[in-house]
Amino acid sequence: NTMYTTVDLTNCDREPIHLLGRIQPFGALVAVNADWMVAQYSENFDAILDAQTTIAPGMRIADLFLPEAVGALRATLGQMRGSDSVERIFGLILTVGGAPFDVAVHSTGPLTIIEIEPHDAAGFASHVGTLRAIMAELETCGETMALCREAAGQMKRLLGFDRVMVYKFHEDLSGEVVAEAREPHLESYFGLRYPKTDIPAQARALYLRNPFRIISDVNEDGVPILPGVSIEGAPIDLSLSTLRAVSPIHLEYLRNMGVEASLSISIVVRGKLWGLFACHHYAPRVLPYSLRTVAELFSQLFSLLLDRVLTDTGTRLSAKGRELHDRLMARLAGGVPLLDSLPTLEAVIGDIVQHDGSSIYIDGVYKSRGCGPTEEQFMALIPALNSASTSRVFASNELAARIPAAQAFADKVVGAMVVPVSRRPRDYFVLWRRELPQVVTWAGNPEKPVEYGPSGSRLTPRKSFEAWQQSVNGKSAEWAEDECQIAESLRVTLLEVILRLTDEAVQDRA
Ligand code: BLA
Repeated sequence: NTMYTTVDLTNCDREPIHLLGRIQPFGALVAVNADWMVAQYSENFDAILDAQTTIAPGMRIADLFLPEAVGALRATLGQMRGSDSVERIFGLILTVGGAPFDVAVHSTGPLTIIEIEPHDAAGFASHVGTLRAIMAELETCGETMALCREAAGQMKRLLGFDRVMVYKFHEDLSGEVVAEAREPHLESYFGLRYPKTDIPAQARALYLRNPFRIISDVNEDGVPILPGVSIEGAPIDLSLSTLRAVSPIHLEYLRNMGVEASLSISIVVRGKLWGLFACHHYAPRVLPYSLRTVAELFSQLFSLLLDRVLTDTGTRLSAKGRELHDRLMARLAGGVPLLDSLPTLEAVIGDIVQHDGSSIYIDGVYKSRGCGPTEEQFMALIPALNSASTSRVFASNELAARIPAAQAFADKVVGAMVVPVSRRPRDYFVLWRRELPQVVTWAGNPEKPVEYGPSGSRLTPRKSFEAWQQSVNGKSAEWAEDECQIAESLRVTLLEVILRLTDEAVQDRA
């Protein structure tokens, strides 16, 4: 397979996973041109359609399908507005006396791609029916992780996969299993971290466009599309195909994990790939298109609920910020110079943002409480702090990585949230945090996501997913996004206080 000679970890991101020219065998594909003549089709087309006809390039689609079926396909295509939409028709009879099919239709460039798979008579209505009950349960979850846990459980019940995980992307695009529902005999993946290379960039981009994929059997190579390239020489773009066969590297990865079928659905919050539902099954598994559609709908509803929970958290925070503002203004209104207000400041913000010390530096005077640096050590930071491009809050859980002078007091504190409280000269209020040695448990060594085969050049994803512990030193606990927001509103309040004090001073003089 030439794939392996052209793909390595550095160009993993460039494997054209939408142009592999193969589909999975549980359905069949035909691509027609603007005149509804066959341009390309999957090798298994005749076998899946099970009709008298034999498909061939250039054939009119009307010679394959019943006029009613062609009419339905044309009507569906006519309704499609967004170029990225994939329309579905369930239970369509395509040939005289033939079985009903579930059909997906979408356009790519000049081609219309029609994908067919056997219809599941049992189910659409009953699947949709279960959604209401599921949503009622999810609605009661007011907190992100509770919502994820509940959703994993519900998804497992809906689909019957052996394991359903909610996989959340971190800022660095590594991922973590933040919720899991699994068969009792399986080991848990909860809390495990996976490096960003496990899901390369083009795959993440594609999952934003096309939120759903199923891999029904990891031991299937897939069915080729004929001819491999169009008459104009272009490979067929399967980005939005529901049957697309996936990257052989990824199939190998899943086999290494012991998984035989997988399904994943994107969790998209405000246009961003927040995470995935990742489902594993330990035997091959085909899900009817109707059930896949319900699962997709479920995840869209979940994404909306998640967005709402995240927004509520944001609203609660701004309320806290306002409260902080009012309390500070009340306490500082007494005319106490800001420099002498460190205990007040610390008492007010200390309720909300955990810290091990605080310092204030105003008009060249430095005061510190708790385990912050000495005046001399702090002064050494000033040039770097003053060079910051904005006067907004600056937070780091490893200050010395940004400002080497901070190394001098790394035995005391390593993390800092720096709140600039005036512009020129810059004055600062700082919260400090001690080192917090941490252990991150990766599923396998994150520095070795691939292994080389005997020939040296053949690259394979890692075979071991054994828990691999990485200890992280020299860092404090992370400053959470919420905490930075609180500090930012504190900054605005302090600016206001300082301006007022300056005003009063000017009036006193007048
Ligand atoms: C795709 N990798 C994926 C997908 C997942 C993961 C969920 C989406 C496809 C799917 O539905 O299975 C990774 N799966 C995980 C992780 C867990 C899981 C982290 O269940 C955790 C529990 N993969 C590698 C390396 C490469 C690689 C080294 O490890 C490249 C050299 C590639 N992964 C890779 C590619 C895809 C992928 C190319 C896209 C597959 C496709 O959609 O065609």
